[in-house]
Amino acid sequence: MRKVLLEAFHQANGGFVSGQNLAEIMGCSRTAVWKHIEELRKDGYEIEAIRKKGYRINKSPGKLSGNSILLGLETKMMGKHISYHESLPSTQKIAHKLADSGAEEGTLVIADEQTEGKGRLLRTWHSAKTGIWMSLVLRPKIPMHQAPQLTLLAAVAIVQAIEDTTSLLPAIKWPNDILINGKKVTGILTEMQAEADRIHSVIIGIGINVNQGLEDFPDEIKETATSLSIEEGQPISRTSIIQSFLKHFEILYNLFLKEGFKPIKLLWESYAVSLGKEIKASTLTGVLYGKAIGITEDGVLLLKDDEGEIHNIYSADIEI
Ligand code: BT5
Repeated sequence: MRKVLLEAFHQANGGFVSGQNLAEIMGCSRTAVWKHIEELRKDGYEIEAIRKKGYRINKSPGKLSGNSILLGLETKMMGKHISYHESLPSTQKIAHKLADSGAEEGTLVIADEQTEGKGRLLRTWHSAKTGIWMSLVLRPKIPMHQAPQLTLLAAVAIVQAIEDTTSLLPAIKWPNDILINGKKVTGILTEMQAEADRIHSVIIGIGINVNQGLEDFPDEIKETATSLSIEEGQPISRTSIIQSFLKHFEILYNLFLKEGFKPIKLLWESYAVSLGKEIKASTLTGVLYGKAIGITEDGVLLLKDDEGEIHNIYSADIEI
């Protein structure tokens, strides 16, 4: 019912919707409409009510909620089902469970706080309140080796969302970091459920530091991490970033499914910081030094060492 109500406000484009109209759309009495409006107010919506004109939403809550994301969301599929939680060990776990039980593509799990947020290789991801911690369920019909390309695709969508909502200029460090002024603001963790060569689902986990202050980061990442609000000098709406991310992600994802990785690669390269630079790549089998000369059509990083030998890097931590 709430969804219908919020959709009606969305259709009105910030204008008034009469109580009578809402009652018709929702198929209930005007008193019932008023009760639903009161519920939205409790959730932090500022709703103006004027006699003979009806209701208008003046402000969506700064607090995260599935409803505030749905209101104004411009996608067909991404984020249309939202599972929101105040606190979770990790959004990845819930997303995997939902994927197992047949959740639709585009289902989004979000938590205000994670108590066991994880990075790659079981590393810790610090997920205090005021950041964005989310996992997106995808069901792409692609061969398994293409799944890591979705990490790069997600990185492009996040950069575009940050550019849309702030004046900042983020850059991507292969494969899964987004940096602002050289510090990490976002990490991406792509996990897959597959059998033989068939992908059941891909879960894209995204952590974005949004409104944390420096004091919110533990000592071990104080030098290397930053948040959007630290860099911008003012609080940033998490809802706007999520909505913008989902919009960009959907466009890029559809392009990817239709035309492959090539168009995404071009965009990715335009935001990459590591290309053309001397880097250190720590892989599971050892450390390599050399110049990052590009990425392949598959999204694999190419490193040229001092002897001129070119190495394909599938997974690593990169230091520039
Ligand atoms: C990542 O791993 O960067 C992937 C992070 C993915 C987090 C999301 S949040 C939603 C979803 N649910 C989860 O449980 N996870 C995903 P990696 O490249 O391995 O980087 C991890 C390293 O980044 C850590 O070892 C720290 O050095 C650093 N780090 C941890 N928390 C950070 C933070 N909040 N901001 C910046 N750096 C951080």
